Amino acid sequence: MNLIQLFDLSLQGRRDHVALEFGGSSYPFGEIDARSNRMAALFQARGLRMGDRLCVYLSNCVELIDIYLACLKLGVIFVPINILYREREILHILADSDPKAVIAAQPMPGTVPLWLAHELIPPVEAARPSSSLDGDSPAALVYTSGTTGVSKGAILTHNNFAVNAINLNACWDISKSDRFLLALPLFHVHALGNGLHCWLTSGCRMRLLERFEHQKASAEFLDFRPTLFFGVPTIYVRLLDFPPAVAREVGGFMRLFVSGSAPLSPQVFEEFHSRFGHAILERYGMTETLMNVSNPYSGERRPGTVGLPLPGISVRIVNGELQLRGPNVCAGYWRREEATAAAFEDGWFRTGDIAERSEDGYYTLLGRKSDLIISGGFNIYPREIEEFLLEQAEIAEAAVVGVPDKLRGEIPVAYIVVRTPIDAAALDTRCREKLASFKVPRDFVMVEKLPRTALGKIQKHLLPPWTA
Ligand code: MCA
Ligand code: AMP
Repeated sequence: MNLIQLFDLSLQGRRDHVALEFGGSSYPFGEIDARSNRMAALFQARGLRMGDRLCVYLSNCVELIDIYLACLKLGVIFVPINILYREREILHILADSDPKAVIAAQPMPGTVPLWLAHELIPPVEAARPSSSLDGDSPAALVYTSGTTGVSKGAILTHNNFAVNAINLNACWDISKSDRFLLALPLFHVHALGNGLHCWLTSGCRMRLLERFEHQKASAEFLDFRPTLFFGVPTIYVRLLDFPPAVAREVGGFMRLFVSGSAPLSPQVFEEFHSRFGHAILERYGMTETLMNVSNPYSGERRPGTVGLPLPGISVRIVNGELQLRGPNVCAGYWRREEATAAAFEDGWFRTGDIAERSEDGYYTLLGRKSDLIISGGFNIYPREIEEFLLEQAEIAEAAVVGVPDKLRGEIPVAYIVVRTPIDAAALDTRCREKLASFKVPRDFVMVEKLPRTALGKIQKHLLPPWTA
């Protein structure tokens, strides 16, 4: 079965029920279906065919959903680009995925044909395109760095997404009676794989926000009165700022809060529990595998752990590394045979996460084999920032590390050896022009030299501690 056939439980079966609220308007499932048929007709008229890639650089909006569903209906491979990415990050994805076109709200760098979102005017009516797609067809390429530094497209199939959504709906008891508030960006798998797919397979009502804004969060909760919410730890730290009476009221109508993408500290878990009266359900996933391990809905949600393997997913630990196997694991990396081969060991996917298992089967993530930094749920590869810093004529050496941050979990800090003088403000400006905002080092620490091994490898753990 392909995803559209699965979504028909809602698109066809619940045609007249409200599916989506966005920007003050609401849309029944039948209209979501019809809108994407029309978008698919427009894409066909513009020459998109099965197997073509379509890059999309948009913040959350109804059109983004239309575009994704139109791609699924045509067998076009959807390639979302993080809206915070700047030129060099965007150019890499455009070159690597080799798309027919890129859809954006504003002019884009590069030579790929640009379709401006506001100029996409679909026909007034269109039938659903016929398709013979099966579950192994690729649905999306989602760019991620895996355990190495280069950003690669994980090939996620219809089956990967279907299995993930069916698992989460069953294990988290998501049903058509839920009211789901989604504030995460649809360009990552947390909102795309979990959010959008759980919505369309369960037939619940979803209110989508353009983005999470902590100043408006309590008003949004009180107005929509959701039962279900997915967040990254930074969002839960923000929700702790709700006045106590609001937190209690929200806790009263909410059914389930889920956290993932980065570690949720046991302190935040406890504080949230005392204010909202809910134990946040923490789970663990990856772009390449969607969701792997989750605390139970009924049963103990153990703080500091990510819980038990989801149905159909096998987990083993080899030399400390968590490896897994199951129908959720992606079909490999787009046009990168070597990286794909390196990601597996005897058919098991190597996550690069270091983990331990308790006697009763709960997994705890202890860290990563690579020096990945996760800030506010966004991944940062130090090497990418170091390479950019080394391109600056004034810089001789650079090392970027993550330092703990109460709100974002971690933030990047750069240690620099200069060739000729340059100040931190100038470096900050240059980084802001070229890198996504979350990758810009919070501080640039000038040092005489970087600690290195006899072989010249930088020893980041020996850098002087950073203080704010
Ligand atoms: C953040 N910013 C944004 C957005 N989010 N700008 C535009 N659109 C967005 N969606 C920018 C802000 O402009 C600001 O930039 C900076 O980020 C911090 O914003 P602030 O308002 O202070 O937000 P916050 O309260 O700190 O919250 C940030 C956030 C954001 C909303 C939690 O970090 C976020 O959306 N994180 C979720 C990422 C995600 O979905 N990850 C899943 C990856 P400036 O600094 O320039 O002012 S998938 C994954 O990891 C796996 C598979 C998994 O397990 O899920
Ligand atoms: P990504 O590359 O964006 O797919 O991020 C995947 C990585 O996020 C995983 O390999 C983990 O290191 C991390 N991650 C996801 N969920 C959790 C969690 N609940 N706790 C700690 N780390 C997590």
